Amino acid sequence: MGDDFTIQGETSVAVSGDWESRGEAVFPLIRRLARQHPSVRTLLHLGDLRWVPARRVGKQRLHLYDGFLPKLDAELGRARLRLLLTPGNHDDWSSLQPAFVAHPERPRRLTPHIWALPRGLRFHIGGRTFLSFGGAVSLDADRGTAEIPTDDDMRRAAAGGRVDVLLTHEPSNAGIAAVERALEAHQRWSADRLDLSASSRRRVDHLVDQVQPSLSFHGHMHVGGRVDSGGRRTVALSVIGMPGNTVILRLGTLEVDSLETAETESNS
Ligand SMILES: [Mn+2]
Repeated sequence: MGDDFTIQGETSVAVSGDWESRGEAVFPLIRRLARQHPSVRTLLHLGDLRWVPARRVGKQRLHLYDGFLPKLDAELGRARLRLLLTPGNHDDWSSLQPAFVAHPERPRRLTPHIWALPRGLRFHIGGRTFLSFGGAVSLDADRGTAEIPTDDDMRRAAAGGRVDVLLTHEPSNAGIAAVERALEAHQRWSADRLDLSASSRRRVDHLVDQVQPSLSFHGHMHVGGRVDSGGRRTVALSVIGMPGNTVILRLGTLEVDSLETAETESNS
């Protein structure tokens, strides 16, 4: 079940956490990725690019965040990378949700090199099965309900059975110490938002129980960490600019190496 998205010959993909429209840190990272891993063609992004559609002002198209999105697209093109986005709470659900409701099986093309994946989409790359389950509860403010996965979303996503790799923005409660510390240091956040977040994280736990991924990735908390329990690994990716924002996933073995330590490919 799910389409095969494999680009011929790809054996590794990159996986990145929150980028928050910070071009000055993102663009050098993309260049480094292309330099060190020229055979990587796919970047699986775990959300919070801060994607919003361009606004039309007269005949102009106005892009927010200093034109981050068109600049990102140009960088991806130069690096021969496509970016498959598992949307976060800071990507524009008022635009994404209607498209996903109309075509739950169809990635929405945001730019020539960037696609947003509907919540619950299954696909294959390099013989591995992936499930993308975007969205999360905003902790700092109420941004409406479209960002939050529902029980129905969870049941629908689980219905296809097990997968190799689960991609979410929202964390599960996998026991990663840095994630737990970030949630406990909650003076910034209201009890209501923390309650909603806890229920959303439990929903991801249920999804994990149902689809039994060998490997789960999430972002959102801006801290990195890993835990291995019962042969099931969970990797939290940190925010751009911190170690552990981007990793290389080897599809054959499902090994995960941070971009900082992953062996550089020889060009021979
Ligand atoms: Mn987030």
